[in-house]
Amino acid sequence: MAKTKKSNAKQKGYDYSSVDQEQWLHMYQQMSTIRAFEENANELYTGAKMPGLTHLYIGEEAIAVGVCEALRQDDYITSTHRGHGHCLAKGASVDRMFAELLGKEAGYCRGKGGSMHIADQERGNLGANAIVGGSAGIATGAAMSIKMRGTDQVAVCFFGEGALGQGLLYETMNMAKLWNYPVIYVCENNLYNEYTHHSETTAGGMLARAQAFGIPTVEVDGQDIREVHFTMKGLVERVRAGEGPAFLLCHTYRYRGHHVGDVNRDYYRSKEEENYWKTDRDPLKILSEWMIDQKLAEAQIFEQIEKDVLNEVETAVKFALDAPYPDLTEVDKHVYV
Ligand SMILES: Cc1ncc(C[n+]2csc(CCOP(=O)(O)OP(=O)(O)O)c2C)c(N)n1
Repeated sequence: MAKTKKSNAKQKGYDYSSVDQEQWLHMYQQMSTIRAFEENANELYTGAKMPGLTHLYIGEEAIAVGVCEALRQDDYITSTHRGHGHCLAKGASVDRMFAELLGKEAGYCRGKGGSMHIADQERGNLGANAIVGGSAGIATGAAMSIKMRGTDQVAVCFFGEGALGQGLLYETMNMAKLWNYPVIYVCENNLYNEYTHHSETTAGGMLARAQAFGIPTVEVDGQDIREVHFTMKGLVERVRAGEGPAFLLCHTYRYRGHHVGDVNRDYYRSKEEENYWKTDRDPLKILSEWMIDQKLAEAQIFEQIEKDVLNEVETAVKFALDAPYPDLTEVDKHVYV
């Protein structure tokens, strides 16, 4: 059964007091919003209300939120086919996200991007894309533009460990290090590339790839938002100060299938493995249990947050279902033809 080491955040000597109760609760709320969003996206798909398909991020929430909470609004992110969590963590609103999933005019790309192509330029989200490794080209290009414009922004490139087999990542890491670009490569290792364990697709060490270019690397427990967030804060500080690119490897797990249609998974991973991650390694549980233990919050606060989140998400689904489609005359606008 595939497991990874539990967090050793305490031993790493993080000063958790630099994040206050309100900020931790905000991070819990963001993770909870992503989870509720994804549950509802799944229902829209299974209820045949959503065109296409979607890749759920449930289980991986601590990475998107821990990373994006260390960024400013004008910092950039680039995302993947599993991108809803990244968009929401960077500040997108649930109603416009659902509208995009349903192809409605109120969506972030006027309904023309769908689940895998949501961009939100106002908040620095340069977009999700379905090309494995494609985010590396976009993020590194954004970092090049930051450098040329002389601002102190940072670009973050989210990608799955499947992209470690893509040449573009190596071309861009090489450039980023040579030319000292402000970019952080965030690898989300959820163990599987579609239906294949990474050990069957990825030779050698994951960190060794960035290290070969002289890029500093850090490895964290991606289920523990405290560890993700504090590590990311440190990296952002260094990159913003002009120290060049960095690489963050986060160990995580997707609770659901590769996409919403991947329901029978027994042939590539066991129920026992899935249950272990859901019960022992859940990012929402890890944060709430720690806060209760530290007397930073009582259990009812989390129940209330979840209730509020569910209300917001249900209202957003209704908004998106009732929203109009773009006018037919728009069919060739905002797209390459
Ligand atoms: C260049 C390219 N090759 C293959 C695919 C088909 N494909 C879609 S997702 C995926 C696996 C991606 O695995 P990973 O990068 O680890 O991300 P995860 O799905 O685990 O989040 C593959 C091979 C693709 N979209 N793009």
